[in-house]
Amino acid sequence: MESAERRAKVERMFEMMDRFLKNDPISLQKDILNHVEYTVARSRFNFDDFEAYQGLSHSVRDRLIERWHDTQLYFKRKDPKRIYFLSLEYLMGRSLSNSIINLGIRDECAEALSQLGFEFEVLAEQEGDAALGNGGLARLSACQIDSLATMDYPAWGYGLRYQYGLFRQVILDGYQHEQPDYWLNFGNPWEIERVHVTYPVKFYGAVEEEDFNGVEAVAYDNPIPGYGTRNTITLRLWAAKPSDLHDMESYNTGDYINAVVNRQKAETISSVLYPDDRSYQGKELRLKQQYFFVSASIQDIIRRFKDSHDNFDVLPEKVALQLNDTHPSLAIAEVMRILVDEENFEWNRAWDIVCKIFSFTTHTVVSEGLEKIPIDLLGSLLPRHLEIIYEINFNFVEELKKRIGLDYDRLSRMSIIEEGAVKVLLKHHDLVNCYLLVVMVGTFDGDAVDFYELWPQKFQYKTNGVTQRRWIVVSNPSLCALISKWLGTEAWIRNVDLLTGLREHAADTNLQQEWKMVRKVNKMRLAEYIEAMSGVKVSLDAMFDVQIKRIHEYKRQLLNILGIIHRYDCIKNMKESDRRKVVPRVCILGGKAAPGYEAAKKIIKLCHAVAEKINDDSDVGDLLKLVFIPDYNVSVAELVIPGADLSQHVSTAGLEASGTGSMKFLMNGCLLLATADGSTVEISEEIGAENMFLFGAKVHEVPALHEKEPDAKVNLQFARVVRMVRDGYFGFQDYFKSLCDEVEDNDFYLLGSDFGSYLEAQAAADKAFVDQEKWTRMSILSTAGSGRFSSDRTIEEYADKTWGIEPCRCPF
Ligand code: F58
Repeated sequence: MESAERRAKVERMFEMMDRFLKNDPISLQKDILNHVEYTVARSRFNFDDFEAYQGLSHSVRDRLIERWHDTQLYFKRKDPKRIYFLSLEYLMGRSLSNSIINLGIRDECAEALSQLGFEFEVLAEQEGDAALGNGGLARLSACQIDSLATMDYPAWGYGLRYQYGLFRQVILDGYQHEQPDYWLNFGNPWEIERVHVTYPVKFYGAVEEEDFNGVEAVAYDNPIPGYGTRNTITLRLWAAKPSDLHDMESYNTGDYINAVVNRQKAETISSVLYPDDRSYQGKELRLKQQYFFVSASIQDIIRRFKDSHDNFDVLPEKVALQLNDTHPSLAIAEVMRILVDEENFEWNRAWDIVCKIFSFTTHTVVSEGLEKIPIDLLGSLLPRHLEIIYEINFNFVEELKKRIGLDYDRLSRMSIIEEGAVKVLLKHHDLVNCYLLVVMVGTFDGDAVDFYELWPQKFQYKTNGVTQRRWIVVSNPSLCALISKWLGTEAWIRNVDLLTGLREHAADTNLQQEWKMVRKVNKMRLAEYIEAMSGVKVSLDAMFDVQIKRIHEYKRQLLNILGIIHRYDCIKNMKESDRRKVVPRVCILGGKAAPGYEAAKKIIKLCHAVAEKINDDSDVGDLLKLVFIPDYNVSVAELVIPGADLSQHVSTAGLEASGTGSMKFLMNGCLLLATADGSTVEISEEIGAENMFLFGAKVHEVPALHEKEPDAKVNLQFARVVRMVRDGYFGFQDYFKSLCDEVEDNDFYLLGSDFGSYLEAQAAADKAFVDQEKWTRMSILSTAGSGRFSSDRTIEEYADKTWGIEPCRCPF
């Protein structure tokens, strides 16, 4: 408990506190040179771009640390209810540009550097991406953490500091190859190692005996600055280190070398991010990672709570825990274990607390993604947790019987333990435990429906959002300046609803001219990148049509490629005179396939095979180009999105939980060609369906389409393009056979039935593009209508409706 004396001391410290570091260009310059000389250990008279980047980053980091300390002290003094965001994945991308934008020192840094003979943009490019996540869920965590800081919430993010982030994608002969992303090779100025913040993590605990085998979690803190506020919050990532007590036996028996080697093994727990974002393999290392993360985070949270409170009954007034999907689910059993075993709480009292502090977000509607832990594995690695889960399930099923009677089908559907007692269903575990369950879309998958019927009050719906700081201010500075000019304020960067103010200017020819100019410059930047990456020269007059996201069958990159083949086929078969009427296209795809996902890898190869044919065809010339951008990541997205005219979000209706890429494109004034699935439904409500190109079956039509015989669904144009692939028109006939078989024999993702309307939507996009005035107006209206899709709004809803927390703004 904090004493009065301690409080008074903190009070005095706050009074003494000043902003130590100045932000004018001269002060920044001095700091940069100091860091070059003393931190980087290069001569201040002789250093290159990378060393300048390091000097600048350390100078920015110093400023972050000041604010971060102030914020943490202020939170401690105020002791508000805190939100702890638990996620095994974060796709943070680069930090430099984002930090200086949020600190409000971009111009000062640029000036400081230019006097030293460096260009800010060039230095920013030196930074590698922090890619500690797979896809949508992970990038959403990064956006939300930015909003939590900006909106002054007393928040902590927790995650894992993988040594190897998401693999690097290298394309050789059109095939994806995976290479390790050892992202820490050149150091990471954005983290602070906390050698004293360590916790033991115990595995294989016998239920009653003290027989543990341990590793230690060490904290690495990443300060996350808010925009337009001094608040700077913590993203704490854990790394595994061998525990000091580890394997003393081996030392005693004299096998020193083996003992050291065994110690090293502890580090493997946090060494690599699992690169498959859907299928759960039931691997021991993965379960170890999950528990390692949960154990360290919960110990840290409880330690902080105990610093100022001695009564656990107030825990729900002071702590809210958000589980980012099922990866951190073991946190629930872990808190039960601590309360019951360590704090001697009676089961029901502990249970009551647990139910009040947790909430959980589900990010998927595809049920094969459900995590199921084999009971044997859980029982051997974490026997006590398995016991706890059995007891939770027993109580739950008893309660359920009172509600629904002996409906065994339903009881077994809803049980946390799968029939035959082989697997623990983490999602059910969360559904049972969480005070509030937050879902991303209006439709639930089968599992959740049973729960929803009984406890509708536990469910909340929230529209996802992305941060406009990263996705406009950092990645599209010229659009940012243009928006601020026409709105007469920069306030939209914190209050994105103000973007609606652009609507009244959408038809203004001056704005339209300037808007077009900004877009053209972004297209030039993208065209240069494409040429550097693939050697393909593209025309700026062409429509840049982009689909970038993880490669998944349900996201239907194959539909896009088959559409491109159709376009190519049409051009080839056209009379010379008709070709003049064709709207030129540059089709851009990018995305990674999970290493073991054969179909996704074939789609990448098909894209390359088709590109090779098209791009070399002189009949086609600039009318059609196809490029695959390798190694898609956050930084690539920052470059590609501002340069896109059209973007595709074409998942089979009902399969994309939300989709956040669409929101980034929308903010940047890119028009969307989309199915009515997840977020695109809400986007069309916001900007009007007439400002998008919507197509395809609706969610309610899908079941009937699945019933139809494959032949009855297929349209003729579709049959023709599939035949071209099947017949080896693009080579690799055998390799592509399974792709063709799938869409013709089964077509679970309904490519055949949506193909006709897909082509119509594409034709409508062509038509609109010819009328540049109309296109530009639609583009302005897209940005103007994107306010609802800011993560600031989502986080405000979470704070208010789910976590019950208030902003706590550091006043200094
Ligand atoms: C994505 N999910 C959704 N991983 O696919 C996307 O629609 C949504 O916009 C985004 O989350 C943010 O909400 C995702 O990246 C998963 O859903 C995992 C699937 C396997 C189980 C654990 C979650």
